[in-house]
Amino acid sequence: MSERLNLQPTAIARDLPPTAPRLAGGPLRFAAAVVARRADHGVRRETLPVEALSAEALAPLTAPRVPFAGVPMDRPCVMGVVNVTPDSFSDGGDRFDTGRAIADGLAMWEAGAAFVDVGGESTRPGAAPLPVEEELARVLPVVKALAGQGVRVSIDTRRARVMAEAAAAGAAVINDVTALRDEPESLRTAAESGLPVILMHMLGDPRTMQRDPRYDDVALDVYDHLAERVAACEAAGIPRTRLCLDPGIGFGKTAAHNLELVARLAIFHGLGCPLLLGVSRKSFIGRLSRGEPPKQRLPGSLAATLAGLARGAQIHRVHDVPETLQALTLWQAVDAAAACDRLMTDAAAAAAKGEA
Ligand code: 9MG
Repeated sequence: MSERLNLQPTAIARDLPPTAPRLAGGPLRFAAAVVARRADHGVRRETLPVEALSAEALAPLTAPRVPFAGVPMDRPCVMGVVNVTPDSFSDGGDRFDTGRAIADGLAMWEAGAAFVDVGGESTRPGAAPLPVEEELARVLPVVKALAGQGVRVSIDTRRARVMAEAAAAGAAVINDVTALRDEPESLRTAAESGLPVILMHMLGDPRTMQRDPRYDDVALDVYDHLAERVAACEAAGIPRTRLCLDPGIGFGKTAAHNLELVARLAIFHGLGCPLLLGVSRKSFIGRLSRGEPPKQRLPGSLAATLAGLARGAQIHRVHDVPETLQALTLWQAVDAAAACDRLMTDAAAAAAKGEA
């Protein structure tokens, strides 16, 4: 095996000097990167300042991202979750009723969500597959109604037929937890739809994914998988500019894997696409806390979302839209104040030097 190299931006902050490169063209800058070299004998990692890295190596990490489905990717945004399922792990099936799903999706949009993600098949661990007709019957009326009212809908499905019919009903994005691997037609259908696509990493399938998941190095293994899916999409005619990538928190991962993926999230900027993070109400939050049920995991969801924000994730998939937007707004406001303070302090120091 030849040596493979990955860069993981670190020392990320908004209040760094303008000489520090911008992370994915957004407001955050980074001062160093963890360089991981993977070869037959394992992984070697060292932290280097950005000055020690070539412009070529830094380019995918720093290049501004193009808008995704028309949403600017130089600032974070929120995707609200509408599960039209009777057995969702996170909301216990509250939105199985079509009218309730539409009303809640509309409320999320009006609260400021950039996307509303509509799904009809549960992806919770152990969930059995659903007949495609049943999935269509659940999601199409909701997609149609929301898209008809101007909502930017993403369709959460792993099935080509649902992708195609949801696109015809007005969906603006495809969100596939199998990264277009589940059905042989998925790549072609997604390409022909012309829609932007979210590719998520999952180990195995929902029925088996939580049975003793193992990785050599979770961040590098997920990175390689996503890189392979990006290449498959490009070969099928879906350009990288139409893709968003997601490490798939909770999908074939232990709590330790999930924590490591959030902590090392910035490595995925190396793939040159916007990143989506979905931590909301997931079981690792209860596991690391006091075993709270999903609806009592908002504080942990916000904390983990902010950890993703601090690593440059652009899209945050959440159940609690207004609460998350409030947290994102406050975090960004403090960060902006810190950057302003830094500029003023540096300018005052420079002026004092000039006077001396
Ligand atoms: C459908 N779904 C459930 N969790 C998800 C996550 O974390 N990411 C994406 N893209 N979809 C998810």
